[in-house]
Amino acid sequence: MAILPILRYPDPRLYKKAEPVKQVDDRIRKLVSDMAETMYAAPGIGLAATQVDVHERVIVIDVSEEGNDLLVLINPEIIARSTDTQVYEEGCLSVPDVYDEVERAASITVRALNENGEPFEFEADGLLAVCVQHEIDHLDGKVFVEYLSRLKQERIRTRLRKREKERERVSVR
Ligand code: K1U
Ligand code: ZN
Repeated sequence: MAILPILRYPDPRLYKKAEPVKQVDDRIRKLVSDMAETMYAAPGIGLAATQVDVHERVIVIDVSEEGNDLLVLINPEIIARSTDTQVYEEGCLSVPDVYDEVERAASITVRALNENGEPFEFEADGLLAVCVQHEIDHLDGKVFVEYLSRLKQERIRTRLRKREKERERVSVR
């Protein structure tokens, strides 16, 4: 297992659309294992392969209190969504220290492959529905801040670029 570096907004690689996984093999299982370790170490409740600069449709999620209920979604699709919505204050491991409200479908039905390449479906609401929609957005090259106003996005980009420059300055000293 390995902890992988997480891309930070506004890195242009976060805007790439991920390709479907052609075959669920040991390479994909190793990616899943590394992504799970990276998510738990961060710590976070979800991670999309895009965030670790792998542009294939793989997601890991664990919204359990104890952090012991890993959900692996390969080639996930939302096959139904409710018209009613919920607003949740989201965070993102690629946008450190930024939390803001996003409105999304309150409940969804998801189809995906598991780590053995077997198809399965489930319904999600609450935090799980928020997290699945947030992670699928990553696979489509979308970061949650894009739901915020242009002014907020500009402020976040400026703050994170400044912080990145400071990190680079400190690391070369
Ligand atoms: O995709 C990501 O960047 C992960 C993100 C998932 C997410 C959180 C909240 C709403 C929607 C999607 C995170 O995990 S941010 C960190 C976080 O929420 C958290 C961290 C530690 C404990 C509990 C939550
Ligand atoms: Zn995120």
